[in-house]
Amino acid sequence: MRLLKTAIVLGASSLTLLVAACSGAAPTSATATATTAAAAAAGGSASTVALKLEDIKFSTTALSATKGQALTVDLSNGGALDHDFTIEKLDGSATIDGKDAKATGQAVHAPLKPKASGKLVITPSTAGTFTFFCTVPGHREAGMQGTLTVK
Ligand SMILES: [Cu+2]
Repeated sequence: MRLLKTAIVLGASSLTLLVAACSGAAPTSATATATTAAAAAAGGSASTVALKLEDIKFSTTALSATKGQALTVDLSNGGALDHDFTIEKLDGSATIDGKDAKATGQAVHAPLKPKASGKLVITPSTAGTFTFFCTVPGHREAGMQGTLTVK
């Protein structure tokens, strides 16, 4: 009986820890959402574009951005194949769903499985014309590429 009581107490305290861990995580994501909303409200210059990755093309082949300003690209893979959105060389920052989107030898690399989607945020720091393409073998050659113009 005493052992059972101990088990109940232990169970209760680990439940408390679990609840504490959950409630600890909640304010962080609430803050992130608020910051994003505030930035959008304050900036007024941030732009968003939807870009679908299809078999085998991008729904839009011309994107434009402004130097020093964030361009949000709502990526979605509407095809049956894996695709990605890649730019080899681009000064600035890029994140996919809040995580760094840089990869070895690539300034932007956002891979998407079929039916997956992701929020790509590119903030270029220099003006110019940059090619975006899909690195899956054969896709770029088949026409899966476009141009990002930064002014
Ligand atoms: Cu592809």
